[in-house]
Formats: sequence, C-alpha cells, structure tokens
Amino acid sequence: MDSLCIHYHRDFDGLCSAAILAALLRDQRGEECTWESVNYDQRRDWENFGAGTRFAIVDFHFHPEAEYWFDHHPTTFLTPQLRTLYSPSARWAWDEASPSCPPLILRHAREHWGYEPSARFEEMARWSDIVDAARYDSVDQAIFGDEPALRIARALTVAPNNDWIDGLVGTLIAQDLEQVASSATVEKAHQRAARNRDRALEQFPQTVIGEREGVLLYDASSSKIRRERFAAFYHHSRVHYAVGVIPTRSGFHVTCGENPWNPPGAGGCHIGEIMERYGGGGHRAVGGANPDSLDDARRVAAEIAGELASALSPS
Ligand SMILES: [Mn+2]
Repeated sequence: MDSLCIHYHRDFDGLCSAAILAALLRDQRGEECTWESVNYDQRRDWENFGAGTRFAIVDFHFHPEAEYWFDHHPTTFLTPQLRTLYSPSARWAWDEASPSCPPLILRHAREHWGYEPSARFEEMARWSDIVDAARYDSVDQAIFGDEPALRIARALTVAPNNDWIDGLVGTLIAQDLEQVASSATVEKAHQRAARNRDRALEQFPQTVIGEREGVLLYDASSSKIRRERFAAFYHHSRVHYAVGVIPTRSGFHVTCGENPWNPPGAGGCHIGEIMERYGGGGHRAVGGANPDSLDDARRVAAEIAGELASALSPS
C-alpha cells in the first residue's frame, strides 16, 4: 500500500497539526506517513487534489477523499456541495470554535482512538491557540516574545523554502518546542526575522495617514516597507482598529483588524461583513479585500476607516 501523505497549512498550528497526526498514526496505527504543505493556489483544482494518492489534510479545506481530515476554519468548505459530504466520523473532525487545529486533533484522538497525548503535544496545542488566535498577553509578547513557540512562528515568516518547512515538521514529531527552536537552522531564520521585525517597527510611523475616533489609517503599499502584523498597535496602543494598504505578490490588499489589547466594545463592527461588500471577507475582528488597483485599495481603506470611525463616534 502507498504511504499516506499529510497535507498541512503552512503556519505554526498547521505544522504542529501535521507533526501530531503523523506521530499518532505511527503510534496508534503503525502507519508511516510523509507530509507536504499546501497553499491556497491548490484550491483552484480542488476536486482533483491528491487524485490517485492516499492523503490526510490538517488545518486546511475539507476534501471528501481525505482519509483523515481535521480543521477549525469556518471557511473550510469550498462549496455547499462539499459541506453536504461532511459528517463527523472516526477519521474526520471540524470544530470552528477551536482557536487552532492541534487541540481538536488531540481531543479527537482521546475520544476515538483512546490516545493519551504526551506533554510535548499538549504544549504545542496550547501555543497553537495563542499564536493562531493572537491570544498574546500583550503587544510586546506578540512582537518580542521569545518563548520557543514564538521564535519558531517568527522564523516561519522567513522560511527559505517549503522543504525547510517540511523538515521542521519532522523535528516537531521527535522533539519538544525548546529543542526545535534552539536548532541552528531555526535560530538562524529567527535572527533574520527579528531584524525584519525591527526594521518594520522603524518604518511603520512613516506609513501613517491619520487617526480618527480610535481608527488608524496607514498606507504601507510600497514594496520597500517591511511588514510586522502588530506594528500599528505597538506604536498606537490606544486605537481600536487599524486599516491599511499592503502589497501582495500580484497587487494590493486592504487589511483591517481590531486591536486585540484594546477592543472596540459596543460601537464595534463586524469587519468580515464590511469586507464582503468590497469583495473580500474575514471574521468579526479581522478581515481583508483585494481591490483591482492601488488607487482602489487606497479609496477602500479610507472608506472603511471612515465607516469604523463613524460607528465609534459618540454623536
Ligand atoms: Mn493554520
């Protein structure tokens, strides 16, 4: 029989999910797996994904041919038809209330396979919740935290290539977070990521257009500007929202997020619903859209900032 390949989302909780499932299948079922990350481009021909192979998917879209599938994303079903093909089973689980994917795999393994997870995997699950749901204690922890999980997550932002990431999954199967974070290759990437972060924090103030009613608007569309996800809240801890324009590989992206350490409260809006009106999407607290041109992106960002400011305005 062909070996089973675990396809995983290329981020911290996706890597941990792949490592945990690989260890589980090896220990519980004698199944020696391979693993390979997936990207969003592969959704285009989703019907034929993995055709003719044995595969599992973690922290990514539902596929009816997956032997094992675990996810926590509310947007996991690419079509209503795919939604009808899912029902919970001994090999599939979906829980959109889970802040990240690893805890639901461990819970499932406990309930269905009688598995008692090691402290190592419990630790990965705990940190996955913090990283994936941005449940950091403070903006300082999010940006500068040097706990092993946070160093690994930061190193991932400068991953040299996909093979390197697959290699990391292999080490997470056998070692704890501290050992993986201290390896020479992760340490080297982390140092580079930390330099990028410092540069991004330095550059952010020049991108700010203005602030009104606790809504910060910025334009980081220049490709010369490094990006740090929480730079806006690091420099402007009192704002409730940040709305900005950033470059993508093929155009421009309008990104908007609540300040996790100073949420908007009663006047707050559902960002994902606002973004849907601009052809994008997201959750209540964070979302984005990809307008056709830079001018459009700037106009959309300004409009959204205005809408959020009006909602927060006391009058
Ligand atoms: Mn993920």
